[in-house]
Amino acid sequence: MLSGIPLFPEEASTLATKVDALYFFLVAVSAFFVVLIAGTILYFAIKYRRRSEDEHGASIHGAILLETVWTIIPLGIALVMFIWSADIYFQAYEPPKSNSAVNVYVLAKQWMWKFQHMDGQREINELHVPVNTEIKLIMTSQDVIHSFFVPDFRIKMDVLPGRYRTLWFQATKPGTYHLFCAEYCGAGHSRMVGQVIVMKPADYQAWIAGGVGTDTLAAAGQKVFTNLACVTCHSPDSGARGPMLSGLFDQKVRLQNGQTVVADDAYLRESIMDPGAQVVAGYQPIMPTYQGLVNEEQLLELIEYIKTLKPAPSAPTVTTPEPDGHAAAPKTPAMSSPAGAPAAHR
Ligand code: HEC
Ligand SMILES: [Cu+2]
Repeated sequence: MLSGIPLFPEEASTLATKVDALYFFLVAVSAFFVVLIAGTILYFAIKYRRRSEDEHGASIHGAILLETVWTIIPLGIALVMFIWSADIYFQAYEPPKSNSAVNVYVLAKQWMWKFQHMDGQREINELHVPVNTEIKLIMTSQDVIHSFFVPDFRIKMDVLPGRYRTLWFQATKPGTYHLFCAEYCGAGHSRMVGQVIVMKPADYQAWIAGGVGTDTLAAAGQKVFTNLACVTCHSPDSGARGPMLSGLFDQKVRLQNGQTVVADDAYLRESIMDPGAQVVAGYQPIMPTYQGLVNEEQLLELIEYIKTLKPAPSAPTVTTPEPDGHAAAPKTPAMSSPAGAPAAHR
C-alpha cells in the first residue's frame, strides 16, 4: 500500500490484514469526529459570536432528543469497535488446534533469541519457517521479561521467565521480516533483534534436511530423561512409583486435591520444576524438584520427549490408585473400567 515509504509495516501474515482493517476503521472514525467537532466549534464560534457589548445568550435547559441521539450513536460505534477487536484478539491469541501446525520453541535471554525446531535444528536470532503454514511458538525466558514482536505479522507477546506462553502466526509471503524484543530488558535490549525468514515449502524442506545429524528434540529429551534417572520412577516396570507418562500430553489429569487439569506444556513444566505444586491423585509427593538441575533447553527437550510417548497401542496402561495411597501396577482399561470404554488418561 505505502510500499515506497517505510511508514507502515508490510502485511505478511493472515492476521495482518485483519488488524489493519480494524486499525483503519478506528483511524477513520477518529478522523471523522475530529473534523466534525472541530468544524462545528469553528462554525458556531463565528455564527453565534457576540455582536454587541450588552448581548446575553439565551438560557437553554436540556434537549432530550439531542442528548439521546448523541448517546446512542457513539454507544453503537463503541460496541462495533469492541466486538470487532475482541474477535481479532481471540484469533490472535488462541493458537489453532490443528495438528498441522509447526511447533517451534522460543527461548529468550539477555540478549538473544534462541529457536529450537522439533527436528533438532537450533538457531539464534533467526527463525526459518514455511509460508502458508500455521506456526505455533512456545516461548519462555531464561532471565527477565522479554517480548516477541514481529511488526509485519502484527504479533507481539511478552515472554516470561518460569512460564510457557504460546503465540501463533501464518506467514503469507516468503521474505525476511524484522523480529524485535519489545520489552526493555537491560543494556543490550536494543540489540536483541533478529529476523524471521519465511520460505517456500520446498526451500524449507531443504533447509530442515540440512540439519541432519542433530538429534531431534525428542531424542535429546530421551537422553536427558535417562541421564537424570527419571526412568527409575517413570517406567512401566519400576513398580510404578510414579505415574506412566505415555499418552499423558493433552489429557486430563486428576490431582490429589480433587481438581482436574489438562497436561499441557505449562503443566509438564511445573511437574518437573515444582512437582509438589500439583500432585497426581493416588501418588505420594516423592518426586524431587529439578529446579536448578535442568536448564530451559533440557526442560524443552524433556517436555518434547514426554509429548512423543504414545500410549502402548495394544493395551493402553491406566494406573489405578489403591486406597492406601500406593499406586498399583499398570492395568489395562478392560480391567479398570468394566465397560472397557476407551479410557481417558486416568
Ligand atoms: C523418585 C521418583 C521420581 C523421579 C526420579 C521422577 N519422578 Fe516424576 N513423578 C513421580 C511421582 C510419584 C509423581 C506423581 C506425584 C506428583 O505429581 O508429584 C510424578 C509426576 C510426574 C509428572 C506428572 C505426571 C502426571 O501423570 O500428571 C511428570 C510430567 C513427571 N513426573 C516427570 C518427571 C521427569 C521428567 C523426571 C526426571 C527429570 C521425573 N519425573 C523424575 C516420581 C518421580
Ligand atoms: Cu529482551
